[in-house]
Amino acid sequence: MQEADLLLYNIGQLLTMDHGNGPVRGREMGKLQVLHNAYVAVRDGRIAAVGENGELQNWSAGVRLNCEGKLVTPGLVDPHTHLVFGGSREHELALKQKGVPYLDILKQGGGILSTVRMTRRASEQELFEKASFHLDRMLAYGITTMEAKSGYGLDMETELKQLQVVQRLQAEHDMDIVSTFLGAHAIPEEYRDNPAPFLQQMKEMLPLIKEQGLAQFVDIFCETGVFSVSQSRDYLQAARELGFGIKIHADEIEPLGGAELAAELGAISADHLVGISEKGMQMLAERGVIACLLPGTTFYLGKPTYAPARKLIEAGAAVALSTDFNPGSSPTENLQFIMNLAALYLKMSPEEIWHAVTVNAAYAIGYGEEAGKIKAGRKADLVVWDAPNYLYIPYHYGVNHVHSVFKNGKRVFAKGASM
Ligand code: IZC
Ligand code: ZN
Repeated sequence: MQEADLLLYNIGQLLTMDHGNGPVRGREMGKLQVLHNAYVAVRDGRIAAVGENGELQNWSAGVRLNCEGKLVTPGLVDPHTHLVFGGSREHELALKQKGVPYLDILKQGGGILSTVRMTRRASEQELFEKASFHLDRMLAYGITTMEAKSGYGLDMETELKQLQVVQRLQAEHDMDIVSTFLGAHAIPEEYRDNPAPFLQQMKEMLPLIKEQGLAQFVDIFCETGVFSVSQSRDYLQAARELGFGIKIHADEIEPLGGAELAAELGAISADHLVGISEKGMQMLAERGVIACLLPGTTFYLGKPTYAPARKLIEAGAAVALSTDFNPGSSPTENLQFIMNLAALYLKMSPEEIWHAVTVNAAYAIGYGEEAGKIKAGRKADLVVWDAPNYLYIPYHYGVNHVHSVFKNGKRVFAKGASM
């Protein structure tokens, strides 16, 4: 008889995502192994075993949860969020309705710059409490591992404040958080006519951030009117030399060549890619840079064209999906809705979508060996879904399908319960 602390049994469909090594690329993304009538045993916060219900007599457990035929998957991974910020931007909705483009709002001192003003004004405690609220909501939607970027300070003091908030969130919440420094997110108003010294100032912060272990990745918004490809190259090379992993907001609004730069520099991911070139797709696939797609942003900005997910997959790239949670272009914590958008507008199959929000999303933030799979020895990060099968989540939109979320074997969210 084997002992477990927790036994989830009578699982109708279990997606372990445990096939192969590394990110899942191209056609492989379309193949999913499904265990039927399964159980998962958890001991000391980690997966002890996965098997079929027929073996249940071999197990005793402190807590047994009858899953009544439901779907169970790994905790979702959200690899691109702007979690920590002051205020909100609901007043910009009317401008959007009038058709004022996102980059024009930014040019007029709104958009990211309005969030910068509110983030500079907020205390560390206020930012912590606000981010905690959003983070808990993400957990309730089934996310157990995520990335969080700075980038609403655009000065040393506020960028450090944001990174320190992420550090505190990591320590005090049931969520694994990977931290990214996005000091190069916009050109602050005080440097509007002279951006070069601003980027230099952000570059000079890199050794300190490294020394204090405040971020694992460095990212830049490579976009018309923000940072050019050559500025991005210079900045990211400096980050790489210091040992940071590299990410790029690439080809989000205009096709500048950010994807090619991501491949050239060996970035871990290139994110957005709505305007990516054919060459960029080939290069990402060849260099194993993960294509992180954010269809919530395309949807929310009301754009007619989505990132070419099918072409990326055909080119052999590994695709991940994310909320891009932020107060401007994607105010949602709901990664399940992003799965619906991926089905409807990116034309991704349910099998591809599940890879994109688990194993590939984990690899996109350097967490592929820790998260995104249900496998003996890994952290017991699990979601029980109120759904009969894995097709159901990308299909039924606009609601939270989560029944329960387990983080390190502990139930951190249960539908209908106040935790
Ligand atoms: O606050 O608008 N695209 N950065 C680049 C964002 C969107 C976040 C924002
Ligand atoms: Zn972003």
